[in-house]
Amino acid sequence: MPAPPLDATLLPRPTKARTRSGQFTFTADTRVRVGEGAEDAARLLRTLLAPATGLPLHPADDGAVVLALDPDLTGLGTEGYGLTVGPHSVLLRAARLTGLLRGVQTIRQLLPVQALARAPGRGVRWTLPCAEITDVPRHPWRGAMLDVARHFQPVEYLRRYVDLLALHKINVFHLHLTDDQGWRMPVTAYPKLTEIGGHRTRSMTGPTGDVYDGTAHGGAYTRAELAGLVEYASALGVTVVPEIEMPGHVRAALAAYPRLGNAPDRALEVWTRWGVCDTVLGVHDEVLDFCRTVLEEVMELFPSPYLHVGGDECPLTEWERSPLARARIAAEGLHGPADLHRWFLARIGDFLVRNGRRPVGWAETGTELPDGFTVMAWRDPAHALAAARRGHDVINAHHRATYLDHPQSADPREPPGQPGAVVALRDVHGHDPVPAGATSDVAARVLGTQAQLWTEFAATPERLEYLTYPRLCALADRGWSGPTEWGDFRSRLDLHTARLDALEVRRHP
Ligand code: TNX
Repeated sequence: MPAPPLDATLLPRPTKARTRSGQFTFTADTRVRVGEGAEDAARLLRTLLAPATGLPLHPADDGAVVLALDPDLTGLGTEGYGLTVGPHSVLLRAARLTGLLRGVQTIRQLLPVQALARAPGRGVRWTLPCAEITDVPRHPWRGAMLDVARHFQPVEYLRRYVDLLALHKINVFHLHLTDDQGWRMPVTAYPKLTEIGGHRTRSMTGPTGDVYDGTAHGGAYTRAELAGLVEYASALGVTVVPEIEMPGHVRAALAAYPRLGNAPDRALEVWTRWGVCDTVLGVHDEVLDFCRTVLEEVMELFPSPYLHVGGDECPLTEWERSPLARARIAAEGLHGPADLHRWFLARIGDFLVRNGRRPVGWAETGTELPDGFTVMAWRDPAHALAAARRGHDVINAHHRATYLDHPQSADPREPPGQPGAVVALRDVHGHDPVPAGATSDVAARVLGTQAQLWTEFAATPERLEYLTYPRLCALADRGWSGPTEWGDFRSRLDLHTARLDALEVRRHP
């Protein structure tokens, strides 16, 4: 049987690919010519291929495999690359290092599937089909969010998660570090955030009702772990975007420091329920100082240009009753408690912008986040459109197509999870990040798309992988390649599934 054309095997699908006859074979003698600035790509190629292939891939000036940066290849942008495989040479070129890193993942996918395994593949010939590929992503933001606040995961598992993102050319790992049920990032100035806020006594077992599991849950990262993760992801061309929730979803912080809330003498526990909690931050000066101090430490650890500050689901009940909130409304000339949310986030956003960063927030409606915010629109595609029309950069995170905590089918054997609509593989594949009705200038403000894995009902790595794969493959394909035929995607996914299996991904069947 002739091999399928090679763009029919890659996931995401490359922009342009032509298969030629013949193949290149890696052997123990294959050397790599590493151009200036390409050292990190050579290291990645070696590291990724070593466990299964044992190939040393030593550097040499006359190497048959060439990794080269050429800043004149501007058409390739930051992440694009060109790959030419001939019978005696492999040439990988890009304008920027990140492009080379993407190309390395393509080489990995073009090799026999055993190249992805943990164990050495004995007797395998490490061949690449001769080909000419030019590949440039459609959208600059192709993200995956993992909620480690509801259920903590050790940093080793986060590294594995990032490995799998990079294979799919996902470039943003959005780490949801704080929520009502847990605070996972250490803050030197406020140690109780993790000491107290990092632990809860029990968890609700279902989405509603008063049934609890009776098991304590907790955990927090060290600064060294987070710094190490950032560095690890960066070597794979993945940016870690941290999220610190405010002014809602802060119950864990308020359990640690009740004076930051709207009733300073109240003792609160880290929340053990799921859903929307009505305890929120106060709006007095001390709270803004707290947020800025926390974000200063976030900026020390995370070099990402984008920092996420939450902003979702902030009930107004406490501000309606609080004398301090009423005083703030009067002093700032606001119309009422509803204006405080925007006022609060504007202060925080200005602070980040003054520090050279870009604030990101969840949008409840598409019109309420302050200017300068990048908007993650999750409720309704109309919000993505409204926000982009107002001039915001937008990431389309529509829950009906990107919420991986939802079940992937209506099959009663699906594990119990988030109630609500099924998010099937086909829904993810069919989701256009650019909302219908966008003119070209509005469409240009849509940075891309992102998958969300909320973890109220997903506590273990097994469950996280089951929910993530293969749906993340569809999101990665859409974000990198743009629209592809469902049948084309399905047949590529069938081949790709062998790669996931080689990597021992505990995927949905
Ligand atoms: C809404 S989306 C939330 C999360 C929940 C999720 C469950 C968003 C910004 N907030 O707090 O975990 O729904 O699907």
